Amino acid sequence: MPADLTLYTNPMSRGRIARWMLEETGAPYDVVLLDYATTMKAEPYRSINPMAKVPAIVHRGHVVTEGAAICAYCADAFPDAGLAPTDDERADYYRWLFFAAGPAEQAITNRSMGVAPTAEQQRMAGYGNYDRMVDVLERAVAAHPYIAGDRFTAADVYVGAQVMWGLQFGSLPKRAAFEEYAGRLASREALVRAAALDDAAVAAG
Ligand SMILES: N[C@@H](CCC(=O)N[C@@H](CS)C(=O)NCC(=O)O)C(=O)O
Repeated sequence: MPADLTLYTNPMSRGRIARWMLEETGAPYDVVLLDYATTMKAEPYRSINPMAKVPAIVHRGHVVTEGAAICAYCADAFPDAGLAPTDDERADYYRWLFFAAGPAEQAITNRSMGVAPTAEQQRMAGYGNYDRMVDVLERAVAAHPYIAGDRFTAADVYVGAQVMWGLQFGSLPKRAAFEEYAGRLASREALVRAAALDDAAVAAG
């Protein structure tokens, strides 16, 4: 029987975050691999995500796009996996999930494109400036073993992916707090499985 959960992705994309999250849930899912130039830009995918970007999931007819939203949605949709926050974890869970998807992502993207807001522009830019964002993110990952407390939650999939990619591609500085946080996440079985599946898809062309 086909799973009522489908991941639309490209193995060399933010879709790797969604794959990691799906592996964390343990739920069965189907995968549709999309090519950047062709299938991602055309129907039927365009009707699923008019942004023509990956990742997207469709669960029981509901479309979820945006890597961070996919993490939060799956944590709620598959509660047995224990990845949604407790009452005590909820504040940090949402705070840093949104911080990573908003200010951190914008700061990293702008910096990689050579865009540096002036002091005046920093009041309007949600991240202020890159250095301030990095210092705040560093304090957040150093505050507890995981981003929302003492245990792993879905927010760690998204924040962790941002930190691991930042270290790998040099878009975040190699500070001890980032490396220790990334080190705690790197051995998660779901991440290892997800990476192997995506790497195999890349190798298969
Ligand atoms: N805000 C989206 C960004 C998605 C995104 O930009 N995905 C890239 C791959 S990493 C993409 O699909 N690019 C294809 C294109 O824009 O043509 C998210 O966080 O999921």
